[in-house]
Amino acid sequence: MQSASARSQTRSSSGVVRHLYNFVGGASVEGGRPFDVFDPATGKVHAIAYEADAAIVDAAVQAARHAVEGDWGKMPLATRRKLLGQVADRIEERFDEFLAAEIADTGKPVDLASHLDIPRGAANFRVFADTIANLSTETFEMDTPDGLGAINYAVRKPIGVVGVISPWNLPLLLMTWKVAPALACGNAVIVKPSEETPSTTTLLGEVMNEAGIPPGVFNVIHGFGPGSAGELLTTHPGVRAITFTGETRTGAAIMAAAAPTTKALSFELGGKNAAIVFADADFDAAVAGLARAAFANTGQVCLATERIYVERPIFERFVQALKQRAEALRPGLPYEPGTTLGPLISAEHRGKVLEYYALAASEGARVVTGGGVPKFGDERDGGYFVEPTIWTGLPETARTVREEIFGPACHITPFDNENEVVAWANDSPYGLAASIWTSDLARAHRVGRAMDVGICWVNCWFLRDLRTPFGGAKLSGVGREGGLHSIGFYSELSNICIKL
Ligand code: NAD
Ligand code: 6OD
Repeated sequence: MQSASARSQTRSSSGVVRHLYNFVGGASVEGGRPFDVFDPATGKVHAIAYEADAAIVDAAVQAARHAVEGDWGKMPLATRRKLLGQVADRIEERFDEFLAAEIADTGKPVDLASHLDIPRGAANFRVFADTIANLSTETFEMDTPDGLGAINYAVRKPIGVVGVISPWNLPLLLMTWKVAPALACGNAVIVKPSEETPSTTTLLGEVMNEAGIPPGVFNVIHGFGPGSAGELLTTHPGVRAITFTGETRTGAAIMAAAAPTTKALSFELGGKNAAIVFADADFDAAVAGLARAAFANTGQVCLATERIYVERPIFERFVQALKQRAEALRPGLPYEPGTTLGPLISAEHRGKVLEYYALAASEGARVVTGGGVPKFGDERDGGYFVEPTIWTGLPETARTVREEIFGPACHITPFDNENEVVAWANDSPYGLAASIWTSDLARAHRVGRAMDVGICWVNCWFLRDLRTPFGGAKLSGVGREGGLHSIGFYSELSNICIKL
């Protein structure tokens, strides 16, 4: 394998196709089958990534193991925290490059990426560098027959080599959300970003070197899932844990692949999230909040609301107000002034979303707005845009109301009482997130607790405190991350028992 760092410097802003290499032991390496990476706003190729083969994945595992067993694993905590802080600093210093890379891969509006994706990339490193500094440990004193007693205390050690498999919807945010705590705990990581969005992860490799993170602590392998880099990572005996964000059925495949080597697993999976709007809610706040929850990032957020239940007295007014919001969205190129709606990630994903648009119509939905593809008459017609879409009139049994669509679409149902709507909201195989909109505090507590989900927001959506538990119930996940929950997953606890 040769260093390819010089060739990886080409930038797409000038129209040049970038080459995205695997990153192993602190260096870009040549090798692997090239594959195209598309700009979803135009459908044009903007980068070529190289699919890691078994030799590259194995080299990444050896480099990572060497790092954990060497300097990184033994480094004083204060030094490790300082280096993680420097990673955050470098992301901020190279903000515009991260922004351009994320936008090239996803086509998302510049306003969204600059307020959400890139700042959270830096914040994830800062938060977990702080979290690791403020830990206590459990201690138990015990009696012994000789009356002198013993004391137990638990110490945290790195698990070792951690595989991070991330999706395409919020690439930098979701990848660093797992990399930062894994590194804070002294592990080394091998990241397999989505094949659709490899750019910001590749750029982070450069930043790791600039920040002084030792070689081998952060490695990147590109490629696909089954029969490719993803499967090679999940089956490798040298990888001790897999942290994964993506579709539920992919989680099931990873669980099976990881079973023979008994890896620790943490999964953040799909959702079909409900919102409940009571008649006493602040109407304008609910409409604005749910317009964001349904359409932000073109609905490609695992926490997005695809089912809205509205108390009957305000149902028609709510439907009309949300329709106005949907119709005010402006699809367009990411840097075009006024763009508020980006494309879907790929032609394939647009095909899937449009199948749901057709299904909803065939299931008898009333299409309040949308349901099609916008026409521009320019290069945007090569992109993967769809219209934001609202339906009403479907029964709870309709597939459109039960299956995750992952696009800018929601169904609105009227309800008449609290028990009925709580039962509907919970009648889902998923249990990721919910939101409740009400001015009645007692009801907020009561209904919030009754929701079968990992997170329930009241009068807000996607308001994140990174110290809180995050994850999904039912088919939406396995385990929790966030704050101390992340530290728990990324550490091996070892109990010391001292006879006094
Ligand atoms: P995906 O499951 O198709 O892919 C995610 C990652 O897994 C990619 O890197 C992919 O290459 C890899 N992969 C696929 N098959 C694999 C296999 N057999 N072995 C190893 N790796 C494999 O998901 P996606 O389409 O990228 O993302 C959208 C999905 O992710 C939606 O279902 C969404 O709800 C979910 N998601 C959940 C959360 C959450 O926090 N719960 C967050 C974001 C996205
Ligand atoms: O905010 C986060 O930490 C997080 N994991 C968000 C997930 C969003 C899903 O698309």
